[in-house]
Amino acid sequence: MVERTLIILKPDCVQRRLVGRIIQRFEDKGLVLAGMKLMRIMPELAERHYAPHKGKPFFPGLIEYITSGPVVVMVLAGARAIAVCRKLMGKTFGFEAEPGSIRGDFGISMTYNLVHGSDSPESAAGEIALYFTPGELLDFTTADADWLGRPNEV
Ligand code: IDP
Ligand code: MG
Repeated sequence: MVERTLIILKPDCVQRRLVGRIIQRFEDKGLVLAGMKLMRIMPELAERHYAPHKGKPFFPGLIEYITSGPVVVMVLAGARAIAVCRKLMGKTFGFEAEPGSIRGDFGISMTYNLVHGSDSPESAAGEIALYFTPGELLDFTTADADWLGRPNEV
């Protein structure tokens, strides 16, 4: 079941020059880039992205954080990509995230947690559409695809 998910390397990830190491983790797992850009998220886009959190006490700080500097936005593709990426990311708060996960290995904060990943097929579809036009996404097969899993394995 190939899925696509939206991943954002948040401003702390870029500022701390962890971009290469974090992308490496997703690639190591077998996920493939379908699209990628460096951009600055403007407040209006940030509020649309995080609309489900509007009204929560941390919402203003979250908007300030995600708009505070450049981010790297990516679409990653692969089998069960949404759940696999969430697992690679670890729990939301760095101090709770398991060692071995991105958040568990690189952070300790509640807000500054390095990476965003879609949490469901519905949110993935909506979030991908917020950041990419269909023409900016590529659908291709890598040479090692057969060794990463059978397409219809049960
Ligand atoms: P997620 O990123 O693991 O999906 P969400 O609950 O969707 O977590 O929260 C979105 C983002 O808001 C988190 O990644 C984190 O940056 C921030 N955040 C969530 N809860 C808190 C909080 O209680 N205090 C401060 N920041 C928070
Ligand atoms: Mg979330």
